[in-house]
Amino acid sequence: MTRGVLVCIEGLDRTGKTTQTTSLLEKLDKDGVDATLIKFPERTTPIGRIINTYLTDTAFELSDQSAHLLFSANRWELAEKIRSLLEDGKTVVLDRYVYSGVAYSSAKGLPFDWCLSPDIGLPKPDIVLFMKFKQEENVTREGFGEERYEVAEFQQKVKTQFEKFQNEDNWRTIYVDNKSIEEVGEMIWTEYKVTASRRREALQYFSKL
Ligand code: Z5A
Repeated sequence: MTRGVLVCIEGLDRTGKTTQTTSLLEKLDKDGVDATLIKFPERTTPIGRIINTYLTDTAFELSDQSAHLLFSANRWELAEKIRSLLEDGKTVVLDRYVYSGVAYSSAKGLPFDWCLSPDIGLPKPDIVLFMKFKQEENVTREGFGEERYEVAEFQQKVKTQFEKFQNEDNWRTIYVDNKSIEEVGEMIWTEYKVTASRRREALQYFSKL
């Protein structure tokens, strides 16, 4: 049996990741593809509940290193599920993943390689769709500013760190400036179809950049 496709949608806050991962799931469903959506942080697991408190309660303090390792541990909580869905031929769509983990923590000043190291060994996406637009647009979107990292200056630093992945083979930048939800959805669908139509090698795992 051919393994499933591992798709990851990444981007800064309020770029439309949840909107687009949900829409992609609907399209996959209509196309008869058995797919599962996993959003990180996955806030319902034991570690995810701690992360949720950290993100929503500014009185709950953690060192940057501790917070980083919790986000990574949260991915490891789901790693076996992701691997086994893919091996069973299912498509898995990720709303944020390792790239967010590294970008947000290294933007705080932690070394990039140190940030990547706890994620080494996790399943690597076949395609990463990085949603990119001008800084000014996401800060005007509904809900921006509700959580601890939603500050424009910090978002700029995160963007710089995300872009360190842009030479990876699986990386596709989706420019979303002045594009409707439907237009962005079409760009994502086109990229997904190209990846899904290619012959898939064995599942890859994160290693050093
Ligand atoms: N974080 C971390 O530090 N380390 C890690 O390892 C991970 C995460 C995994 C919470 O993540 C925080 O955790 C996050 C990074 C950090 N930083 N913060 N804060 P999250 O994913 O749970 O939270 P989020 O980034 O704020 O995601 P979100 O709320 O799910 O936003 P989104 O998914 O990108 O956007 P959306 O909900 O789909 O859309 C936002 C609004 O824009 C909504 O009203 C839409 O209707 C609208 N929208 C969407 N697309 C469009 C277009 N094309 N045009 C106009 N309006 C649009």
